[in-house]
Amino acid sequence: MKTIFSGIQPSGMLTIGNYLGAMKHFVDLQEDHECYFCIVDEHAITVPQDRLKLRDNIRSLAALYLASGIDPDKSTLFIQSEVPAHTQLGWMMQTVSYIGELERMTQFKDKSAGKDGVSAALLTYPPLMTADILLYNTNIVPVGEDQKQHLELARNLAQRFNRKYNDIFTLPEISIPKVGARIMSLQEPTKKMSKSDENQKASIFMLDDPKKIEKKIKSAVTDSEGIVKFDKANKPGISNLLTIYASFTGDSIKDIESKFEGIGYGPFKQATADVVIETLQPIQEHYQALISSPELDHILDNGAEKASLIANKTLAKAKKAMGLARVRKDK
Ligand code: ATP
Ligand code: LTN
Repeated sequence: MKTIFSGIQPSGMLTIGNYLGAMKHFVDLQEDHECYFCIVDEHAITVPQDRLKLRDNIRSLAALYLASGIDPDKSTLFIQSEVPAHTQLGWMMQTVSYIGELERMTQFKDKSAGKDGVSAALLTYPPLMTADILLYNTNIVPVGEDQKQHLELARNLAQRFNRKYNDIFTLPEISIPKVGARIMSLQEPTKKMSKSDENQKASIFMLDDPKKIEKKIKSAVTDSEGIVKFDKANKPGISNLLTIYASFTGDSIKDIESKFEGIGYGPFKQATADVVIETLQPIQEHYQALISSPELDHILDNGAEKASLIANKTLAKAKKAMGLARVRKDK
């Protein structure tokens, strides 16, 4: 059975972009793969976080994974900082990373642009992400399109390590969904929808109530043509709504275009809001039942324990390959 690993940052409330680009696919994959899903809190602190909000976001993300359909009997769900092997191997992967290649990462460029006091960890984020993946002998990493560059670097770092030391790491493949890999901002449809966008109207959050969802979709930026047609270059707003509709229903873009031919944007926006609400409502109910439950802690404890077992094995191999610490004959 192939192994899957993916992570989501607890850097704010999840958006439908995170859901459609990543989480929704995790749920399908757990049926026939060995799956590890991680709350990457050590990645979240590469930009400033309020400690109490971070704590809430971690718990909230764990509950959302489960409410969306991650089954703890099938998948291992855990918090990155509860498995110390991640930062340990992350440090080791930094030693095979070049500053130049890290500076070329678009996520680093976007998040550091125009900012004072950019943390060194924002730059060294990719070797930690590489460690996350390599610790579990991962074959496939399901992510949204924005992570493609990080995944390519992860493969390069793994290969570089294998060549320089010992051939111990499995090379991971990236898996990007055909539809929904890049959901755009509702207010600036040429920019990706992001959970840390300052404009609240730009993103639909997983816990938004039906009224809010309707309001946000109705005020989504479109064009004045009045034709529901997929044309990313000239009609980015409508194309984004079509993608959202298609991803939530599984309908093809062509079928949706025909359905709304000659009808105009008002009814199309209403129908889009309806399909979003229909999927999110049961997830929200399940979330409310989980968020304060002791069951959630139990699942995360078990997850960290299970993840540590395999992560520590890989870490031990990597340390040995690099010549770190002592080789114990008695162990
Ligand atoms: P932040 O704004 O804090 O950087 P983010 O919203 O980009 O966060 P991440 O935690 O970095 O979210 O990403 C979690 C997963 O969601 C990743 O697999 C990422 O590729 C995917 N993802 C994020 N935004 C989108 C989007 N707009 N469309 C599709 N997939 C997305
Ligand atoms: N970098 C990712 C989050 C992330 C991740 C990972 C994704 C951290 N470690 C390992 C897949 C595999 C992001 O910003 N979306």
